Amino acid sequence: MSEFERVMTQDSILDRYRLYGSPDSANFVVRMVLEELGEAYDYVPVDRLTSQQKSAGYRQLNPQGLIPVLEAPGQKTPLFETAAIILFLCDRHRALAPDHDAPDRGCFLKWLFFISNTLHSDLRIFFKPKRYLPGEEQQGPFGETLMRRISTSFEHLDHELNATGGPFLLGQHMSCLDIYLAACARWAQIYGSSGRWSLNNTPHLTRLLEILEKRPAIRKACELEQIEGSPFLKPVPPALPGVTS
Ligand SMILES: N[C@@H](CCC(=O)N[C@@H](CS)C(=O)NCC(=O)O)C(=O)O
Repeated sequence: MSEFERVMTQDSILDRYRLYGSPDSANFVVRMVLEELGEAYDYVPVDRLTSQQKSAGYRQLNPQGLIPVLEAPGQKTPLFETAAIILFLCDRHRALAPDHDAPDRGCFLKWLFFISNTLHSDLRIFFKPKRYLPGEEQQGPFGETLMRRISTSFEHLDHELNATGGPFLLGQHMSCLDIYLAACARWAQIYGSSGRWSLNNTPHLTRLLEILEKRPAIRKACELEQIEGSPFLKPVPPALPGVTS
């Protein structure tokens, strides 16, 4: 019995976080945040090759059948949506996000929603165009349009990194925004873009990625996700079935 099946069939008491994911999927963002926070968690691998995320049991955790899900002690229901999960964690542990009454709270929230609603969302559509456009003939131009939108989003973020003086989106203070952005920059370089997006036009983002790559918690998260080498500056997909399916 796999870990996934075991967890699905037992009714255990949750005494620490439980993260459901698949290598290099959006759970990577949550994992990096958990590692940076130093919080204990169990990891439940979800096999994307056999579409375990679409099973009835998993849909009870997330009706969309999407990864990641986080179960959190003290919460009535499982959490889904990457941005909601990391915001919840950072607020709960009072780290990697400004306090509610801090002067950069508004700035933090606007970029968090931008990364989630615009950048990550466009990337998702870019990776799976068939879900949105059934006809083959329109997929080329559609992909070009999306790639332009994605490039522009990275340029907005690069501009913000410059405007704040960096090296982080909130200036001197690292937050979960930087982590979420780094994962998006990784995926944009390797999944489906065939080199169409690179770090060439985003020097401030490149500097941020250099810093993040060296952090022990990020390195540990990469190792656990089976991500080898330079995860953000010279990314390669993990050599695993089901990662991009
Ligand atoms: N908006 C969601 C998107 C999550 C998402 O796209 N998950 C992907 C993995 S990165 C997934 O579960 N794909 C499997 C599928 O679409 O069936 C979030 O931020 O959590």
